[in-house]
Amino acid sequence: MSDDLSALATETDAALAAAADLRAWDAVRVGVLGRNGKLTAMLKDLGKTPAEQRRERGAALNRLKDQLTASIEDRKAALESAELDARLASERMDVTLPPRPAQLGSIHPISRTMEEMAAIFGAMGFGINEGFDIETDWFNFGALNIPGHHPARADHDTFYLPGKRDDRQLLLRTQTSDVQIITMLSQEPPIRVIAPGRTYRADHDATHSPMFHQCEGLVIDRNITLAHLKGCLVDFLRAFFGIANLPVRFRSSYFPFTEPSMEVDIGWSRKTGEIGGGTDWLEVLGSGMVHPRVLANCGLDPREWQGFAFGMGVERLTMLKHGIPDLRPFYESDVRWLRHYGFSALAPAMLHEGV
Ligand code: 2NL
Repeated sequence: MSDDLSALATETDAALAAAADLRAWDAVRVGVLGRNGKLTAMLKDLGKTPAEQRRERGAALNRLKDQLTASIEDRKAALESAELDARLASERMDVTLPPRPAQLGSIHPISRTMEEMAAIFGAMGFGINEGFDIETDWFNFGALNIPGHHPARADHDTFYLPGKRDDRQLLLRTQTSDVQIITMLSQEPPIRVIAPGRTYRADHDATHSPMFHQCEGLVIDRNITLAHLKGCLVDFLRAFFGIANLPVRFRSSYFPFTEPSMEVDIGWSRKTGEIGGGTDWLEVLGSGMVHPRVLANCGLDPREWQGFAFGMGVERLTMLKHGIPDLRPFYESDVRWLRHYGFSALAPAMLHEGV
C-alpha cells in the first residue's frame, strides 16, 4: 500500500477511536467517505495517476475503501451499544425503594352533614330537590309572602344581580325556599322534600360568611298539623345528634312564610358546650305551618292542602355536632383542617341505628 493510503488508514483509525459519541463519529465518516472526503478525493484523482500504476492503485483504493467502511461501521455499532448501556444504567428503576404513601382525600364536613340530613330525612320518605343559586326576587321573596316593601328583604342583605328574568329582578338566593316553590309548582301533593344547597347574604365577619349552606324542608298533604311538624323535627334532631332523649323545645316566633311559626331549641350546657346536657337552650332551626298565601301563590287551595316547612343552617349544625369553634376554616381548604375534621370516603353517613 502506498504511503498516502496507509497514512489515511492510520489517521482514520485514530480519529474513529477518538470519536466519543455518534456526532463525532459522523464527522469522521463524512471526512473520509463524504462527497468532499479524503478517500473520495483520492478516487477522483485516480485519472491523474500514470496509466501503468492506475490499475494497481485503483485496486488498492477499493480495498482501502472496504476496510475503512468496515471499521467506520464497527465504530458506529460500538458507540450505539455504549450509548444504550449508559441509558440503561441512568434510567434504571430501583424496585426496592419504599412506595410513596398515597394521599387519600376526605369528605368535607359540610358535605357530610348534608349527606346525613339526606339519609335521616330519606328514611322518613323525603326526596331531595336542588334549585339554582341565581333566582328572581319572586322565587326568593314574592312567592314566600315577602312583599317588596317588607323589612325581611333588607334583613336578608341580598346580593342583587344586574339583569332580569321574566321581568323579575335577579339575585343570589338568600335561602333555599326557591326549591320548595318550584316543587309545589311542578309536582302534585303529597310532597315531602328537602332542599340542601348554597345560599348567599352580604354579611361577612367571624360568624357569618357571604356564602353558606342551608337545608330547608317541606311537607304538603291533607290534614297536616303542628303535631306532624313537631314529631318530624324531634326525630330528626335526635337522629342527627345521636342522642335518643335530646331535649327539644318549640318556641313561638315569626316568619312571613309560615303561620304559626316556631323556633326550635335543643338542650345544652352553655358552660361545657355539651349537647343534650345542662339546663340551657340553644336555637338550631326555624319552622312553621306553611302560610295559606304561600300555598295559594303556588296554585294550592289552602282549604284542601296544608303543610309544614323548616330551615336550618348546615354550618351551624356541623359546628355544634363536632365542636368546631370557628366558621372561617370551612372555606379555606387548609388540608390540615380537612384532615382533622374531614370524614373517610369509606365511612357511610351516620344514621344512628337505634335512636
Ligand atoms: C331559618 C328559618 C325557615 C322556612 C324556612 C319555608 C319555605 C316555604 C314555605 C314556607 Cl316554600 N316556609 N321555609 C320555613 C320556616 C323557617 O327557615 O331559621 N332558617 C335558617
